[in-house]
Amino acid sequence: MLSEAQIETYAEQGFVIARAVVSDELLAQMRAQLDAWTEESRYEQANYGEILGGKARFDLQPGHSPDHPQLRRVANPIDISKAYREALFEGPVVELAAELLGPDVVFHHCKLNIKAPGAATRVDYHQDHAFTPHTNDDMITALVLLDDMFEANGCLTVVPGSHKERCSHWRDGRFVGRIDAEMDAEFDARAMPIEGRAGDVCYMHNWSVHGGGPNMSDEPRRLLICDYSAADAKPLVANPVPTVHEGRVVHGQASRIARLTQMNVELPEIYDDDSFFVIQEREARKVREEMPS
Ligand SMILES: O=C(O)CCC(=O)C(=O)O
Repeated sequence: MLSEAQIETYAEQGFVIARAVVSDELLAQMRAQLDAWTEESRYEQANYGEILGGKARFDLQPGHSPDHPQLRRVANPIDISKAYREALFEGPVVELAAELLGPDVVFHHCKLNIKAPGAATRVDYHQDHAFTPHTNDDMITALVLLDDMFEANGCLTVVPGSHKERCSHWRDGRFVGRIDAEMDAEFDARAMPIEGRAGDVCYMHNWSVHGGGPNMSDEPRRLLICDYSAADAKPLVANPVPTVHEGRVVHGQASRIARLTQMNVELPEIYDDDSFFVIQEREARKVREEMPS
C-alpha cells in the first residue's frame, strides 16, 4: 500500500517510486524470458515479429550485431508471455496503480525498453499523453525496474511538477514525438534521475516530462513500461502499440461512461514506424542537420 506521503508526492511531483513491489520469483521469470528473446535476436538483421496491426514486436538498435545484440524494445510482451501478464494484469503493480487512479482501471499497452551495456539508446524528452490522448488524463505509466537502474546505466529521468505543463510534440507541421530540443537545457536542469533496485516501480503521471541518456555501464538496463488508465478515460486516437488486451479491466469494473475533462489536447499523427525511437531518431537527425556548422 502507498503511504499518504507517497500519494501526495505523486500529486505534487507527478511521480512516485514504490520499493520492492515485484517478487523475486516473478522478476526472475520475466528476466529469463527477456534473456531468451535477446538471445533469439542475435542473428536478426532487421526488426521482426508482429503485433496486432502489423508493426514489428522486436525492435533493434542501429549497430545491433550477433556479437553485440541490441534488442531495444519488445512491444506488448503480455501478448506472448504469461510472466508479463501475471506482473501487469493482477497483483501489486495494478493494486498500487489503483490507489493513484481510482478503483476502476484498464490496461492500454506495454513495452520493454532495453538499454544494452554501452548502448547509445537515448530517450528524448516527451510526455506520454501526447502519444495516447484520452478524454481525461487519469492515466498512469507504471515503470517496473527489471534491473537496478542508476544514472550510469541510463536511468529514466523525470521533470518534477511537469505533469501540470503542456508541451507540443509537433514541429514544422509534423508530429516529432518529442518536445522541442530548445527546451533540453531547461529540462536537464530540472530533471531527477529515477534510481532504484530491480522490483521497484515508478508510477508516473501521463503528462510528466521524461527522458533518459545512454547506458555507459557494463550492466543492462531493462525497464517494463505499462500504461493504465481510469476505466472512464477513453482513447481519442488509435493505440500506437496495438494489442488485443487494450481496454482489459485489470482492477474494479468497466465503465460505459466517457468522462470528458475540459482541456485542449494536440493529437498525434498516427505513425507506421515500429517504435517511437524511430520517430525521435528522425527528428534528432533533422535537428543535427539544421545546426549551424
Ligand atoms: O526507457 C526509458 O527510460 C523511458 C522510455 C519512455 O519514456 C517511453 O518509451 O515512453
